Amino acid sequence: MSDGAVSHLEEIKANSRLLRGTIAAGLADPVTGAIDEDDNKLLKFHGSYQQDDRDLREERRRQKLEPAYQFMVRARLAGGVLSPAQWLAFDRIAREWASGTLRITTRQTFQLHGILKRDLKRAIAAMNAALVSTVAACGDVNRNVVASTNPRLSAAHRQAYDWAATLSEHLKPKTRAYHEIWLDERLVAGGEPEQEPLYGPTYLPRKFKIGVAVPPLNDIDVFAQDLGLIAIVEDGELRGFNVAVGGGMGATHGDPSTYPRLASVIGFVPPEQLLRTAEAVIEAQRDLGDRRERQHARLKYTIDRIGLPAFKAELERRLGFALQPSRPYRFEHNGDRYGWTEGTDGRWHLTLHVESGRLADTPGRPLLSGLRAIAEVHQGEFRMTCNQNVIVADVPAGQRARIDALVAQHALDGYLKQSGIRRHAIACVALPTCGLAMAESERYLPALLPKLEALLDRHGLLDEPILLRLSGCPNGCSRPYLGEIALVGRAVGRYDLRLGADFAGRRLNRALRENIDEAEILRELDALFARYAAERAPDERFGDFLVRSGALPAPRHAIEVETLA
Ligand code: SRM
Ligand code: SF4
Repeated sequence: MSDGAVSHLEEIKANSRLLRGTIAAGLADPVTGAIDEDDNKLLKFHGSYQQDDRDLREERRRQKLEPAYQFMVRARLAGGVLSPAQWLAFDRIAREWASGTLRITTRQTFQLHGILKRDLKRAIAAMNAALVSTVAACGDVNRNVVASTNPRLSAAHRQAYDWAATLSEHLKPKTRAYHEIWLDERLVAGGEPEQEPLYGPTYLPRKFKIGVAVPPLNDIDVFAQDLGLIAIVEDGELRGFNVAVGGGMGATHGDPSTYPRLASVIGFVPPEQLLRTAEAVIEAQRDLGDRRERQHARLKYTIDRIGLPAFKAELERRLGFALQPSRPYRFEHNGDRYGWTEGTDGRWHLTLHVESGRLADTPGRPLLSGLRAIAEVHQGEFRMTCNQNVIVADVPAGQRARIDALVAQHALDGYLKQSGIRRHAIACVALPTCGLAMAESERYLPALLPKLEALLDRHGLLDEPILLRLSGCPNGCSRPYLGEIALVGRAVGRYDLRLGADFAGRRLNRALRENIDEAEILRELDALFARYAAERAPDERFGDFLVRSGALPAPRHAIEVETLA
């Protein structure tokens, strides 16, 4: 906190000249691989984070060298859609200027890691040359809008995706700073003063996330969004959206004033009212959100502070109309459907499993090269999912055999013979790049999964679909509070074991044990798997069983989705 009433970051934003700061000068400074600390905060609004390789920290400190500074860049890809040409551009940028790997994120876009300061501008410019921006992929603004995948399954899916893309574009910041710094657009001088009509000069108090789900699939975890939109499709027609507000996962260990919260359903809007409704939710958060304590600045805390009915009334006052009553909907699951599916237009879509979303070439598993080979022949689109997987979408029937051959050749066909838990596992990035990681996550998953599979096999549960989510800290980037089983990092090798979410993203889990090591985690799970195998009702999911059987402690907060009548 600063001496003033607002946090220091609010001052940085206010003084940034609409996100310019001194980023351009910092990039040009050859003396250090880093940029100024305040600029680093602004850089996020441009889609990039300064990081350092934490594996090398100690050794470099001993050698009296500055940390191994490097930059992460996140693309803004609404709905996770990109063309084969764009895929090839990212593949090239990753190999030329980044760590040689691509990472599909839990918000269905690409992240590249390990870019040096001297290469940052050309890497971002190369993405833009492929018509993909990184603007507002991070920062206190509306981020990448996510959408249920496979929009081509029906015309209504397609419309829902189109709305996600429209929202993403409409809610982008208007400053030209991005174009000046990364694309060499001339400084705006002498003309009309620049404006941020929606955000104002200090943008939002905190990050803001929107997602569009098309039931029965909740693959985006719509209730984890600040603004979740549930497409209502009746008789094959998109009628509008149920509006859910105040979702968010982030929490801090030992601070009960922070917590994960599921978005509350407050009404329904027809398509023509959607943009204005999204704007009004953002405006309300802009004006009412906590700008003193960033810990409490997300929309979920604004809503809990003033109360859900009062927030809805505030929203309707700004809109000048009342939301309609929410309409019935039903979610079945929040995982991905692997393998081939056929759309209503006769085109085909192949969902491939990518462990932790990491596309790399490792011995016997040339995943990056495999997707490149597919991109070289594929004529449709790629769609990334919020479960960190990829869909080779829009394939004509005659092209399927060729894609299948490339999939088999590059060991991308793992999904055909995987256990249920492996198919439903997500892990956040964590070490070595994430500055907030307390424990391993992505790098731990490959070691943990065989141990869990051995236990499940022993109890005859190997094919049972179970949602597993790993996070290296309580910020919750893998949405761990929605895992039937979740590990949330506390320290190296130690995690909170959380259990009991449902299979469709409508109920949060709760901690069974805190700060335990792997041996204890496996012991706890072994006992619970044994009970599940012996006592479950037909078709009962693991999370539901744990709740019904009373195996879990009472929750400390509301854990089910609330609907305002
Ligand atoms: Fe996240 C911060 C990675 C999805 C909640 N997240 C970070 C940072 C940038 C660490 C930092 O601030 O220094 C991580 C960079 C790690 C690295 O080395 O790349 C990071 N978050 C990720 C990604 C890459 C995880 C992944 O493995 O895929 C996801 C990128 C999404 C994207 O493409 O935009 C990612 N982060 C999420 C999600 C999931 C979602 O949105 O569906 C959440 C939970 C939902 C939510 O926002 O509440 C999430 N990330 C956070 C938080 C906690 C925010 C809070 O309200 O407390 C932080 C920390 C912060 O903002 O201070 C954070
Ligand atoms: Fe980093 Fe924590 Fe997010 Fe994992 S959950 S990527 S450790 S901030």
